[in-house]
Amino acid sequence: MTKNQHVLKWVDEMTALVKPAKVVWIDGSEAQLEELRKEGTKTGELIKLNEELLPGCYYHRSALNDVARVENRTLICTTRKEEAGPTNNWMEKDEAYSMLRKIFDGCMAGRTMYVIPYSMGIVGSPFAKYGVEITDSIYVVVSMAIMTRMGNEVWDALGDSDDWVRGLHSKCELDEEKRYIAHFPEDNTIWSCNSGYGGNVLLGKKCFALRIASAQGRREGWMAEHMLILGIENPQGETKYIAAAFPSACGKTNLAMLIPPEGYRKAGYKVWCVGDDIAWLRIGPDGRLWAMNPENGFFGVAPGTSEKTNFNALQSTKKNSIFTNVVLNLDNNTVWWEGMDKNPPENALDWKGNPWNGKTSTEKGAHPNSRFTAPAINCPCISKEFNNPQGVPISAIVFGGRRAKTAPLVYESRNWQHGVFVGSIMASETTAAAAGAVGVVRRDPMAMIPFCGYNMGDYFAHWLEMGKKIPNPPKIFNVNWFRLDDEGHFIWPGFGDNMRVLMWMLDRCEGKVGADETAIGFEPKPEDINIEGLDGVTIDTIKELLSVDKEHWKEDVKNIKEFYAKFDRLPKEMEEELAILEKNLA
Ligand code: GTP
Ligand code: SPV
Ligand code: MN
Repeated sequence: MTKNQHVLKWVDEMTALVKPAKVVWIDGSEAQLEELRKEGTKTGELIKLNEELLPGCYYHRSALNDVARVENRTLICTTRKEEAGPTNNWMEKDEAYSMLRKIFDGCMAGRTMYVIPYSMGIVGSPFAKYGVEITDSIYVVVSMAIMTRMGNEVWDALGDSDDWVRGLHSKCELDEEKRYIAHFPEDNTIWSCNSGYGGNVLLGKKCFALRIASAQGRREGWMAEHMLILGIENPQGETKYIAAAFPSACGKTNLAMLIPPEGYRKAGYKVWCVGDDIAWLRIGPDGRLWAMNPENGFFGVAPGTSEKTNFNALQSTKKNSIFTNVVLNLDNNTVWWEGMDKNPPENALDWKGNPWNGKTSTEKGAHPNSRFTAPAINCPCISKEFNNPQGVPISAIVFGGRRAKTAPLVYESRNWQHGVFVGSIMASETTAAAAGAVGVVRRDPMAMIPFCGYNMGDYFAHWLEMGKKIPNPPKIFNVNWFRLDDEGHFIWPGFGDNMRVLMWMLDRCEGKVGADETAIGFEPKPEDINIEGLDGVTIDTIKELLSVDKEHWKEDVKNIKEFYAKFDRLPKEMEEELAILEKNLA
């Protein structure tokens, strides 16, 4: 398949370690993939769904104890602890290798080992990065075929180069006590064992495209971020692009492919999706920040995805997709999840594989972090720039999270440095995307707490450095779609109506509209948020959504101080901005 000596030597070493019965090189051909899907249905890893209703689609169930990322077992392994920093789980590199070697030793006995060459980004483009993943999971092979560009063309593009990421994955025994997702940024290496859940095992995604790539970006002068990328086309046919970072299960996929409210649609506005989870950002020759989506598919949250909330995501899953841990409808061999529609199947299996009746069962049928893996080309609003290796120029960067109170619907930072501060103080309620408690507020700078592959103090410094090098930087905003009223209901309708807030941002970028300066930054004048055609939302609703409660913010400042106190390498600019915020609140 390849003559690359680095690859061949590494595959030999890994084979000697995991001792498989057989080695299969994945070539990316449809014939080979189809054979694997067939085999997966024999082993039970995959269930073929109704070919007429969901052509080319499969159902997959992960182990009961293996349904989300495991942050406490995710390691950044470097020579020195300071390189991993205060917000990562660190292990000394050699110690980690020797601990993991014992787990991997012989783990593929009797199994087939697959070798997957894949590309993050357009194969052959100067901004693409290549990886090889070794795995014993057919689910991983067929999912990587959706999520990345994979196959023999990667070998051709890689040539003799040693610049590629080495990924070793084994399900081993799916033993929780021996589950580790270990990253070696100094060696461009990822070792993942005892899990079969997407975020832990599709190594191109969070492991490579964020944790390893963030460290590469710092060394090479670019940024790997947990961001969606969308384009808004105006009636004149001009498209402006926005990149937005929200924590896991906080609305990236939804925003990335939103359907504009009727008024905008009728006026001729269109929204285009470039990416829904990860952006690689570089400074372009025109002095702007450019973003590309290194992925080739969506690994989206299923519950809550419906024709009403996210038509485009639902459409994306109608063919050649894989569903994990959702409800299996036995009547017609299709899938269902909470929030899909009001007609749950009555003759079904729940995500655990137990009989389930949507009318009478009291437990949820789909796991809250059940997901679909869908090819990006299925998305009705996929951008025509999706396959452009240069990516798209970014007008605005948006940070956001789930906050019941504190954060207003939207505010704008005063400048890049203040924007980096705004990103650094992001906080959000935890979700089912990671194992552990749900609904607990935690600080999640730039939505990268689980994904930064190096010291987060250095990460802030890298953001500040990048700002100095971008002649025409995007404006930086913060949003919160999740403000609650006193009865615990969302105040803002969200979803497609979020476009109203994006339009204010673009108007700001073009200098078309003013703003009010507040203690935290610039806020819209309430009348500048377009609420035409919005039921039940008045200018008073907008005022409430924009209100900044100084007491809540003073509490937040205390919490930020405690958070910052953990940092060994916090840039002084962050302290300065915190002092300004505190002064403004006094
Ligand atoms: P990851 O794939 O984990 O990174 O998640 P994500 O950030 O892409 O989140 P996603 O778009 O899948 O949304 C997660 C959940 O938030 C779903 O249940 C959505 O229905 C819900 N959600 C998304 N946008 C909004 C919104 O504007 N308002 C409200 N109230 N809920 C939203
Ligand atoms: C997230 O949790 O941010 C996801 C899903 O996008 S996973 O790939 O599991 O990380
Ligand atoms: Mn994500």
